[in-house]
Amino acid sequence: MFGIHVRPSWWLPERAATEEKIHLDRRRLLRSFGIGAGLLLGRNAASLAPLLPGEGERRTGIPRRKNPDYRAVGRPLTPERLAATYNNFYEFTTDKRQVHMLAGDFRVEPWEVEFAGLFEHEGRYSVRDLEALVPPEERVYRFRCVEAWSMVVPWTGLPLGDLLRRLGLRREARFLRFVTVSRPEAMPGMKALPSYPWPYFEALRIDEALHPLTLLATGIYGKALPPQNGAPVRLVVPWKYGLKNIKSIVRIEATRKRPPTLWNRLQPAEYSWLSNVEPWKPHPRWSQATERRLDTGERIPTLPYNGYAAEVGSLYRD
Ligand SMILES: Nc1nc2c(c(=O)[nH]1)N[C@H]1C(S)=C(S)[C@@H](COP(=O)(O)O)O[C@H]1N2
Ligand SMILES: [Mo]
Repeated sequence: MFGIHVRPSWWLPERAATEEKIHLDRRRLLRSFGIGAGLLLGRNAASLAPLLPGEGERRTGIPRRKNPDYRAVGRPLTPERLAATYNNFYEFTTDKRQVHMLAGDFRVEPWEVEFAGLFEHEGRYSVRDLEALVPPEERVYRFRCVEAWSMVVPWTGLPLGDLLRRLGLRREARFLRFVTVSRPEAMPGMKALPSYPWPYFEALRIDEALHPLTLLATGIYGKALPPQNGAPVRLVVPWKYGLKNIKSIVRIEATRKRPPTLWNRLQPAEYSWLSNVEPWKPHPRWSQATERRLDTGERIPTLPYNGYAAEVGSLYRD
């Protein structure tokens, strides 16, 4: 329907911020196909050059207008390598430093996200369809895990509210439910934790889903999401704990009734349904007043709503 099968016009050379090693790996890959970087960089939507193997998934998430309203968070960007090698993605493993190795070959193309329930335009959409409906943009956000580590990363994503409106979200919708892909043969953590109610599921209130800060992310550091960060599409809600930021989404359902969420169902005393970053509310087993910066290891105070209180505080007045 909306498929765009050539390099989109917003495609740009990788940013200076690209880590040198990753950049070199990419150059080596291109050279092995006999294609110089110069040629590739010169290609645009009009040139219709055939795709390189492996290039398909790189096209998404390499957009993008850098939205200047969401850049200054008072802390430097966390190095790309850290964000890519220290991950929570229990479907692969609970060992944060191993996720990227186990997820490295995870196949994310083809991929469809099914929009179901209270939408005018229910249906299955490829990630490229979604990016054609709402142009992705880059935003720098703080990210705070409930385990009290934190980072600052540039996401590429679609403002979710704009997408919901394009898909004709119905007025009766009060919640949005999200579901992760289930592929136990490729996700060893699913079998290692058989008592978990897989697949991973999350939910937002509709006012949270429509909030301008909420993103459906397809990229990070100016590139398509790597599998360990939730490729090809994941939720980013910066004022909530990381566990709400569900990865590798295959289904989004608009509902009247409040859907359950995985961590709240597993341990309601430890993880609230809303899971907002509220540093004054300790987790039963640790304080949430401070967090550990992934880049420096320094402990710093955790800000109310992770620094987004001015934007979202009014959602939680009562
Ligand atoms: N499907 C799925 N999504 C998930 C998780 C998971 O285990 N499975 N972990 C969550 C948690 S606890 C965190 S902190 C973030 C981590 O995102 P990152 O690895 O990109 O930093 O993903 C969240 N989304
Ligand atoms: Mo987390």
